[in-house]
Amino acid sequence: MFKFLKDKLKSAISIFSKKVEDEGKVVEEPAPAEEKKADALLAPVKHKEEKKQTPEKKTEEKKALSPPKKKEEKKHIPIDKKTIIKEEEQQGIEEETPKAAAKKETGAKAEAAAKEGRDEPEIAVRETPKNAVDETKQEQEIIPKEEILAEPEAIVKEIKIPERIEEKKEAKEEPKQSFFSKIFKKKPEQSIQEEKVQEEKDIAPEKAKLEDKGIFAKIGEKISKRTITAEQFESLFFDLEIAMLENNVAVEVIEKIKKDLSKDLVNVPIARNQIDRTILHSLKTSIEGLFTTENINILAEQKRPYVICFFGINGAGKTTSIAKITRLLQKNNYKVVLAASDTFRAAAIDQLQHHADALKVKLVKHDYGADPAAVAYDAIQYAKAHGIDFVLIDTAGRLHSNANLRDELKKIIRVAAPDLKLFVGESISGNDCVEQVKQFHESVGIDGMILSKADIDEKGGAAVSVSYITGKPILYFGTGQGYDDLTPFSKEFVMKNLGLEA
Ligand SMILES: Nc1nc2c(ncn2[C@@H]2O[C@H](COP(=O)(O)OP(=O)(O)O)[C@@H](O)[C@H]2O)c(=O)[nH]1
Ligand SMILES: [Mg+2]
Repeated sequence: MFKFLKDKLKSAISIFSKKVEDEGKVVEEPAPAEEKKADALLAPVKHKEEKKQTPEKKTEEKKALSPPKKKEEKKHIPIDKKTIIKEEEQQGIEEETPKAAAKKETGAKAEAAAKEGRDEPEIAVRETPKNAVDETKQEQEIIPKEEILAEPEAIVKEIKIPERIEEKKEAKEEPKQSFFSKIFKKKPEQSIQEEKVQEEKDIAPEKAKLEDKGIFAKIGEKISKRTITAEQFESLFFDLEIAMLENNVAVEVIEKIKKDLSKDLVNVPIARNQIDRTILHSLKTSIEGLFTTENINILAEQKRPYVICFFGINGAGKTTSIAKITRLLQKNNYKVVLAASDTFRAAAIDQLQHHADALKVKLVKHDYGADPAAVAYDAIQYAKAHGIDFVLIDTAGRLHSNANLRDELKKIIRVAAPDLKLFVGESISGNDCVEQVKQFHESVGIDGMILSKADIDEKGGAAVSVSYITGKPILYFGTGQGYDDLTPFSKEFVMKNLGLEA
């Protein structure tokens, strides 16, 4: 099912990714606005970061994937404690809260202790939560003293970064709260929660990268990123566009997907090793967005009798779908009556009679050529008289006399006042199906759709398009010729068949 579109999308995405990598502009400088805002603050951090990374000869990809290093934290911590005093001296304490006062006092004691030759301000530790104390002690043992004394100025600024970013945007991930911020700025529960968040991001680094990143990770990625211009996007989208056109995706839908992708990709720096994932993620989100209409569950409807009218051109699968829905309703213990309102062809009445017999349901029928609205009316009266739950009305779908058909259908609707007007279209007819559904929607105002023959549709364009075009939900896919070959619509079903499952 939908195999051609699935394969074409896959190869088009890979071509697209390759082109972005080859033709995209290499981003050397921090390009995104939020990074720029923090530039002044970031400068010393950047410097320090580079210094640390170089001897370790880390690859850019590794840097991009790694969450901020524990090692960095370790280096920061002891200095934080000393320099926090300087920080407060230089910046002034914004609020003279009891907590801040305690901090100041702690800092003073720490400085005194340092002068006396003691390594660390243990007093500061004593005032912190228990778990923090353990961590401090552990880390104190690891840090060589030379490192503690290195670059005090830069580190003072480093301490500030997480706080500033946090103030600016809550949702922004903090670059691993420094140990000091854990102690002084946050409650332990908060810290734990944030660590959990980071853990999750570690587990799914690509997701984290797409959504948000720590400052250190961003810096690490910079030189390996690519951006494409709007003009480049136009030509890069070409293969994807052709893949969709060839598989009957409606033009309006392609335009929507193009717009979504361009929003996600144009002038947005993308890490080299994330290009295909980013494009895929964007395409998935865009296609999922084609199915936003609220679904209709006929099994949950309460009105009695509940009247459903089926529309669609000849051969689309109306009569077969009626038989399948009958089976579904019966399985749910509902009683059904059928109305043979396709009186245009004698064979159509016989075909429905055949299904009615096989499924053991009543068929209300008149002679060939009779008034279809009258047949529908009689079926509803029968249902009312016999306590039948559902009335399913079959209709004609000849295309050669559109005006007459339209009048005929309108009359059925007037007389039968159906609770649900379902359009049945062949999935395999692609763009024709989209055109038909538009026409029927204009004539009778449909409420939802059944897409028949999805089992033999390798393209999938209609399935992707009809809901977006009409703003109405697909209720079921016909997936074979048997009575049970009816698959309830789900976004997941479509996405899976397009190879775009989560
Ligand atoms: N493979 C397949 N064939 C179907 C499906 N639904 C209907 N058909 C076939 O399509 C043909 C036309 O169906 P029919 O119900 O008579 O269409 P109608 O003219 O709209 O009533 C029949 O041969 C059906 O067996 C489906 O979901 N899958
Ligand atoms: Mg029929």
